[in-house]
Amino acid sequence: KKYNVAIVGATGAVGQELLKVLAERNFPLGELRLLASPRSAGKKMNYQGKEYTIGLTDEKAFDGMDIALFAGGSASTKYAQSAVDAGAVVIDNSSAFRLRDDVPLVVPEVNPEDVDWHQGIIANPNCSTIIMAVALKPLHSAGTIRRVVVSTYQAVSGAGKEGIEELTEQIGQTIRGEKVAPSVFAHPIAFNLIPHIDVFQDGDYTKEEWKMIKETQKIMHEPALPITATTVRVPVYRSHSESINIELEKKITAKEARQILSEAPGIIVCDNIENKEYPMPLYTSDKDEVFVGRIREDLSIEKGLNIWVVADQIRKGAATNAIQIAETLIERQKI
Ligand code: 11C
Repeated sequence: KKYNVAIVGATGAVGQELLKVLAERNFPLGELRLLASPRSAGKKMNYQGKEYTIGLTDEKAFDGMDIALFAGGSASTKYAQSAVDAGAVVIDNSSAFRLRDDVPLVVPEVNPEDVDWHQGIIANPNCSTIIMAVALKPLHSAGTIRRVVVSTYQAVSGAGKEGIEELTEQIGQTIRGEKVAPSVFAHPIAFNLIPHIDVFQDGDYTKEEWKMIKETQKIMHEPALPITATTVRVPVYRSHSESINIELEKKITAKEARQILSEAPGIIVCDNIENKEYPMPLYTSDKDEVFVGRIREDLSIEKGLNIWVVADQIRKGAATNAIQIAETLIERQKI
């Protein structure tokens, strides 16, 4: 069987990656419909040797579609229900529906069974959340996690193509001694770190930090799991990195953790300090796996681990995870 797929936001960073991943994974694609806002509608795009005209996202755009992949942004709130009404299953990369009780929030390596109770919309988690959840799950299964402390180092492409352009422009301007005028980010990002992603909310945490807490609790079915996060934008083009400290109920040695993680789905352990091997964003980009290294026991407590996790946030953190959700729906015959 083949599935008709609409991509909403086809021209953006995540939309483009969705197209790449669909092709690479040999998704059983029937009709492909590329949709965007009025700014891009009407433009032509080549894909797999065929020319497509970008359609306008509106209430009528979803007729005949089996799956609607929303790349993110305000289109989700406006049109996800229209897609459901037209009979499509929506896989949504925005934050609009993630914490709703009637919407599963899914990372296929962690909670594939949650696709079973969808009512038309399945949410794709935030990028840094997905990356962390993939790494936490096998350790939680083996030793029951008691508390998580995470600090992120997030690439500028998390803020879309404009984030990439701003970093490039500011690097040039700074080297030439010119004045830098931040627009996407609150401060200069070239040669800087900004401990502020998205808006400030309760307790002076940012929305990105709350996403890492609340979404992880939902995905792992652990609504009370203590998690604390500090999220930081760094001048890296692509791939988010995370330093994660984990307190466990049962002791897991570093050696055991290495073994557990290397057997877990979607993870590549890259941890050989003698050869200076550890995950780094330059080398994880364009890959679908979550890379884990610097696996150590936390010597300040009895049962704890430190890990360093890096993954391409546009791939596993967005597009790849969305396509994996579609594949899970098909495998579990929920579409
Ligand atoms: C960033 N994590 O790096 C954000 C981007 O909720 O899907 C993704 C926002 C989201 O800026």
